[in-house]
Amino acid sequence: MIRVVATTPFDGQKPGTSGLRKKVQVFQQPHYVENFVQSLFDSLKEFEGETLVVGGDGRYFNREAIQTVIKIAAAAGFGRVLVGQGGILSTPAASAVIRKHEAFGGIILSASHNPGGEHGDFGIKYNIGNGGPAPEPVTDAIFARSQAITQYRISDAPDVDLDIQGITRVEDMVVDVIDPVEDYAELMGALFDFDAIRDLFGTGFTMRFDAMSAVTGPYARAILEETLGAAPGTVVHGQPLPDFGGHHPDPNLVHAKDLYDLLMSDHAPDLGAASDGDGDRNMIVGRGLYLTPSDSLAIIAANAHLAPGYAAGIAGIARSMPTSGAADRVAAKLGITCYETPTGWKFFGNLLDAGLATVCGEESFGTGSSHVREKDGLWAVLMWLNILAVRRQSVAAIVADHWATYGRNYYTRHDYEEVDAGAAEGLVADLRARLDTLSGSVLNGLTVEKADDFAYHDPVDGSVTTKQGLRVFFTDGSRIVYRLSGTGTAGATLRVYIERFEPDAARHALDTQAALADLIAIARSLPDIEGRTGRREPSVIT
Ligand code: VG1
Ligand code: CO
Repeated sequence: MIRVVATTPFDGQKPGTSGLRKKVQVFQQPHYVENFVQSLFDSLKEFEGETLVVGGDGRYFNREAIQTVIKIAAAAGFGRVLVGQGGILSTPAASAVIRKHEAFGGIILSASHNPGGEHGDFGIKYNIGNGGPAPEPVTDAIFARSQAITQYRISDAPDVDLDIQGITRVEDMVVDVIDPVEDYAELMGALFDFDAIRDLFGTGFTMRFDAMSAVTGPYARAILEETLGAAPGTVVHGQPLPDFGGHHPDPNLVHAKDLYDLLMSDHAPDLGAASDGDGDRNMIVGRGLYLTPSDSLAIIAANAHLAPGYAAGIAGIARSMPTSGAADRVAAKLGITCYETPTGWKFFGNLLDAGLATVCGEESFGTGSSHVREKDGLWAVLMWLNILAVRRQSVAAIVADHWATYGRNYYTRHDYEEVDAGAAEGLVADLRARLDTLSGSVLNGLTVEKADDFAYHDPVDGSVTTKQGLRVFFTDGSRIVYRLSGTGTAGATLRVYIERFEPDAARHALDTQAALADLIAIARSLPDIEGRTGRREPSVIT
């Protein structure tokens, strides 16, 4: 039976860079999930009888939220829900399932790289029929609806058994519990030369994949170990845990330090890789060499033709604005366009749908392509394996060769996490107000060429998105970017992105922080980060 429940709006059900993210306790409030999901469905049209894909990264509260989504979907009139067994679907797998089954859309339960567990974060994200994150007009409509909601409709059917594959019904709606890995693994097999990668492992090539006790474990085991012949034990922390083992499922130099340390040690495997909570991020580490995501994007773009799925070449590259300009140099050489978008994968959707871009990336450990409409951690790892299998060189040799050809973009991101929100907003507002006065000024010996607040003009639908990051460019081609995070759940996080291009191959082996020291000093003093936030040092450096 379908019940109609009276409710009142909650403040702040506004999706950020990637969905609605809050503390678990916020989501656990009575009616909170129901309100948001009903607001979502209320803002969509013509989904009667259509298919909805549902799955999450396995974090605490995943199963409870999925049951609620299923019961509200049944009451709203969806014809079918495809849900990953155990409530599991990585973000890229959900995107693949939506596309393959031509679903109306999908709901992904995840707070991605944010910590999980009872006291951690939870999140709900809606993806549209192309498999990608809902664009801003959709998320704006959901938020507007959430502020006016007076009731929701929900089935009172018993919970669906998420652990058994197969079909059941909730009201008139079919619920199909599917293998979360199968469709995704099949897609990967169609893109990459699995035989060549199998041969590579056959030569004794070794790797470690750290799934960080998050969603990619089952995917990585099935593909790397069971299909491609990587040695058992290649995948570590392969069991998804509700609290990610108490760790932060964020593959970077701080939270995947064990992996980094292993790759820098004298018993390093040939390749190290890690993925985040929901499987859309990747970190790539070679023996003795850490690779920035921006460099990884550029090298993938330059070598993508070595993988069968991209043998015809790539149509274009897209990168988020704060991502380094390394990919632009590859695009120039290939004679294709490199698009520059605001932070967040949703801005790539139109470019991918229109066939303008094939490969996309963000400096925040996100890389992907037109195969789905999300960034895809395991895809990036398989792309690297395919490149290594064809070139039969070490990661370090491939990277050195790339820099020798294109020059090196030294790049670092400094995050100041959980600072006082008012202080962070004041810092940005004040710097924004001073941008026009900066050009021509000399800071720490470097001359400012220009400064602006990044605005994006979408070439496909003509929409304009403003205030996407403050940029300070110097006459030597260096750049500093400031923006506030849209994914945090406590206080504000200030992100500072610092970059310098170095064409001289004799200067390609410097320590990144040392190579950027003068810019880092400017980046701190220009908006007086310490004075305004009380922080002398960033909390995370990547
Ligand atoms: C961060 C990253 C951004 C990424 C987003 C979602 O956003 O900077 O590049 O798209 O997380 O990634 P923000 O607003 O905090 O800087 V995921 O893997 O958390 O969905
Ligand atoms: Co993620």
